[in-house]
Amino acid sequence: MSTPSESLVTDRNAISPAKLRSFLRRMITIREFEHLGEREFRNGLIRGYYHSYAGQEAVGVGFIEAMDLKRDYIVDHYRDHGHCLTVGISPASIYAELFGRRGGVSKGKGGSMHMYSLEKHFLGGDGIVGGGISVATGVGLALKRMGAGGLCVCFFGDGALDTGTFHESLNMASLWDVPIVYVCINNQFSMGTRLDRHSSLTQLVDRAAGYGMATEQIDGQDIGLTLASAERIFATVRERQRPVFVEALTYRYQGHGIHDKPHNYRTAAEEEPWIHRDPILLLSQRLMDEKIMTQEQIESMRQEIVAELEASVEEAKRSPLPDAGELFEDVTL
Ligand SMILES: Cc1ncc(C[n+]2csc(CCOP(=O)(O)OP(=O)(O)O)c2C)c(N)n1
Repeated sequence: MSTPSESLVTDRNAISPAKLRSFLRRMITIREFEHLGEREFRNGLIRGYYHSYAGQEAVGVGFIEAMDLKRDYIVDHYRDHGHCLTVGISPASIYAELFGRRGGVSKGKGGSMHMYSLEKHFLGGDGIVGGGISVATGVGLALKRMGAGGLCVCFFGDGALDTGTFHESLNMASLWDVPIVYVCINNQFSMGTRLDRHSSLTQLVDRAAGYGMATEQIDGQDIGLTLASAERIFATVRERQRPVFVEALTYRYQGHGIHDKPHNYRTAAEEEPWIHRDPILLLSQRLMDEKIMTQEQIESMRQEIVAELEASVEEAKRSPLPDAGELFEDVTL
């Protein structure tokens, strides 16, 4: 079983106080968004599944911050709420999507796993494990042919490495020099199955290296490190027009989904070192150490965010359900 990756600490860049504060705001927004979303699931407003991004915030915020979303694109997996928030999709339209309302980012027809915004260059979550990887590879190839210097970032979990499409896609990306960054968010579990029970190699970088591309394992808990890694990797991909595979080590705080009980297959003692390196805690500590924010200011920021999110929940509730007549709009039959 992996433990948090303090040994990977390498290049913690200087980041301006304003930027650090905005990272904290974004990460707390994701965490609190998920808390309220799970509450509304229990209240019956959300049907189906709920996959929380809590604990993984520094990966999405760091990587997306380093992107140039005027020319780059994201293809996501199903645990997509945190990434949607980070690209700037409003919390109200994400909640509305979760509630199946017309005001949702996918007009209420996609739900939790199928958020999509062409405007934000966010080409979707995907309920099929590994389903986005081949799409992303095609997007990366298209971006290369368009010649504007764009790249594609593809997020997926460790479980996706066991799918055929992962291997086919990485092979083609390497063969065709596709400018893509495959970001494997290794949160140690594929549903209730821990990494060493589903993967023949537990250093996931080794599984990608066979396709002749550069690979990197990074600490996914510290926003300073994820940002620095992402900036460096994106610069290399743009310059060399070659794919890179990244394994970001992190931890999924909740069960796989809302119905899952993680203590059926892991212990509180095992969770403890990860919670000790919680990404929000680490950033809060940095802000306090650098005398940028006090504990009280951080708590008041959190309360302000919760109030804003509560207002978004209410706004989403006011959005109507789609009409039955809209069922076949925006879909290919
Ligand atoms: C092709 C396919 N097989 C199986 C499933 C069922 N399934 C849903 S989530 C999941 C685990 C995925 O784990 P991982 O890729 O590590 O993502 P994480 O949940 O950790 O974010 C599985 C097996 C699926 N949705 N699609």
